[in-house]
Amino acid sequence: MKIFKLRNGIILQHQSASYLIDHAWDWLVNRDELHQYLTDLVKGLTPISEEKASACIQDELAPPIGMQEVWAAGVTYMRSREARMEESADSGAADLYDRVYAAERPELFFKSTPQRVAGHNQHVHIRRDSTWDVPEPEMTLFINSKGNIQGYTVGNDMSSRSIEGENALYLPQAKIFERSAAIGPCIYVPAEPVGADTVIKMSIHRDGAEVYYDETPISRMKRSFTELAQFLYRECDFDHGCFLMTGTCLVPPNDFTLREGDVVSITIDPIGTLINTVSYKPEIEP
Ligand code: DO4
Ligand code: MG
Repeated sequence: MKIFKLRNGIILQHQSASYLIDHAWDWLVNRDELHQYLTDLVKGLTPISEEKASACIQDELAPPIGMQEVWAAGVTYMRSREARMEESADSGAADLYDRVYAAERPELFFKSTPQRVAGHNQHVHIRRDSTWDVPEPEMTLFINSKGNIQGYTVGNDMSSRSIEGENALYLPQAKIFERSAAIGPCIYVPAEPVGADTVIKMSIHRDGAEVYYDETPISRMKRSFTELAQFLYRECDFDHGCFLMTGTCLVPPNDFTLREGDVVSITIDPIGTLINTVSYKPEIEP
């Protein structure tokens, strides 16, 4: 089951049929047993035509977020540990990443308010004061207010490697800026948790040509999703639930940096594909 947030409304997709739902987003997604709730709900609904559903999703899609915060986990894959150790070698902080990979407590950091989030087909930003920028494709959990994982979306944790590499204490500036978090296109709500064989794929296109492609199964992750969710909820309440990006395993080669106009596509079947074009934050007129 998939739920798509529209600018005015919600589309529920179930077994190749689409339904318009008249619910408040935050109330809907925060149900416990969300899959069961949606299964019961759909029984009383009449499907809309596929043409109408496609047109709504094409023209009116919004990021699948209401009042939720977005958090992120870091160094949950060996590849991320290695990349961070390389980029921070000069700052002397490499050891931090090695330690957090091995520690019981995961790295969890605040990533975004809902207003800063980009959805499918919207722009993500790179910083003007950064020289080395990458997308981070991440399985992203939707966790309800009780701390239960109810759904999944595709996430992009846009990051400045030059700023984080300069000093690990600059992490918030490397990670948090306008449109540095993208999620979408929908929330996937399965009957059972997604399997370890689920694959994350990322391509980057520049001037129409593919300049990067790689993929990874989430089985390479060192930690479990429930472990990350439990740590996040230890001392934080999330009245409307929250999103948690679970870390990246795909890191482009060290000589690669994003440029304005690059198109980042991240696919996680069966959730879907999140596509974002890279740009700078528009200058504000003085
Ligand atoms: O330690 C910094 C952030 C790591 C991260 O975002 C990731 O591993 O995905
Ligand atoms: Mg990340």
